[in-house]
Amino acid sequence: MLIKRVHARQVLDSRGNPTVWAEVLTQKGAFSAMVPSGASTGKHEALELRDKDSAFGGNGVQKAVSNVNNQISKAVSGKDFSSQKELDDALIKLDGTKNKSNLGANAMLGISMSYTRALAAEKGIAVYDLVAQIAGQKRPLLPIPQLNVLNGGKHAGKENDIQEHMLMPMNFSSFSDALQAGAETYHVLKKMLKKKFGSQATLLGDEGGFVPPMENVEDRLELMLLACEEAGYGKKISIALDCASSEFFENGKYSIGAKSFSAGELSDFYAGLVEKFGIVSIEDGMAEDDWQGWKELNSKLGKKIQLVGDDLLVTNVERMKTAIEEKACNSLLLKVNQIGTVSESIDAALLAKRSNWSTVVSHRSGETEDAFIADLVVGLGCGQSKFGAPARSERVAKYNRLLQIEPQLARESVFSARILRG
Ligand code: 2PG
Ligand code: MG
Repeated sequence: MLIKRVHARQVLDSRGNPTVWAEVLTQKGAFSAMVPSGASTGKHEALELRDKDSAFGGNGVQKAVSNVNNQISKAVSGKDFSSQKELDDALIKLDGTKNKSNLGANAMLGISMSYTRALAAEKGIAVYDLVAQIAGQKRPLLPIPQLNVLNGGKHAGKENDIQEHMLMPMNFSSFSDALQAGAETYHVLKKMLKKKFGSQATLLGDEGGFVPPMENVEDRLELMLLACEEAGYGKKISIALDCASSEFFENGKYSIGAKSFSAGELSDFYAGLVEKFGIVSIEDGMAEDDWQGWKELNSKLGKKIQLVGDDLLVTNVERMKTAIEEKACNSLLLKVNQIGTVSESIDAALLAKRSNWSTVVSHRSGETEDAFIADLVVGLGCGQSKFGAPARSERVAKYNRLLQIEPQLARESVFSARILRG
């Protein structure tokens, strides 16, 4: 497909920080995408280029925008690329670094995602169908959503805290039913919080979940289970956590609230929570470079629950290979901006599949109304998404896109009510 031209602009994300909007123009029209941005960023992620000057407190992305408008534009405008991989490889070659520090992963991803949309239009198919074709996935699938209803840690202005407390409506026959159950439970939880603590406790964190004055993890989980019961769903909804533990790891110790844990003690603490609250998934239970801690955790809980690597893996097949060898976890958190191109994101999902891992396609805490990852999760057919609470438009944009896709899928490939491995 011939790219006529590309360009980019600086726009704002859900936290009011600048981000990259990019556009690819082809014979079929103009196709654009916006790039998300994390707060609890893993240190091994591809580089997000920020201007570090006086504008927006140093958070401007004009350099990344200019890289699209100059270097990338020169390299791809007027050129014919036969596939997503060919375009992405050209970007990777042009950048020439391991961590995309030359062009910036944010510049590259904007063009990579826009190209996916352009290519789907060229072929006259939906973006999720194109992703399925590239990934060799015969069965596009709507995901079980992980809904972050209580926000903690960096997304809620807290320290030494578990970051995400999520509802996983697993036992439903369709995505829309699962989402409805999640949204209803979210509202029941809101009422309970209001009654217990007053309206202040129902204000929202970065990912749309509530931030109540509850410091104890067990109290939070208790309340979530009560809300599930009261909403009438009981055991049909399970619980997942993203501990984001790199944020509370220092000098070999993990601190949650006033308590300090060794990796072994933390594994025991998690095992207790799993037992008591029926948790089915824990993300970043250990810190990004604590391989020994991860191995211990995986040998303790890996047969029982999903252990998702986010900061550990950073959607990077090289880090994944180490994790597979070390038996460090059993699930991939896939974030497109951690690696910077659509092809490499799909490669990570394929490696997870070959390794009998599950994959969870994830948003960032800084998002836009772009719903690209909704198509991505359906096309990959991996069966799980992490798009935040069912609130705030940058989160809901993804859920609404999934609701639009649902009636387009063949009946037999609509929804999987279980965690898929491999
Ligand atoms: C995470 C993400 C998304 P952030 O840790 O999984 O929920 O947070 O985008 O801030 O890294
Ligand atoms: Mg995470």
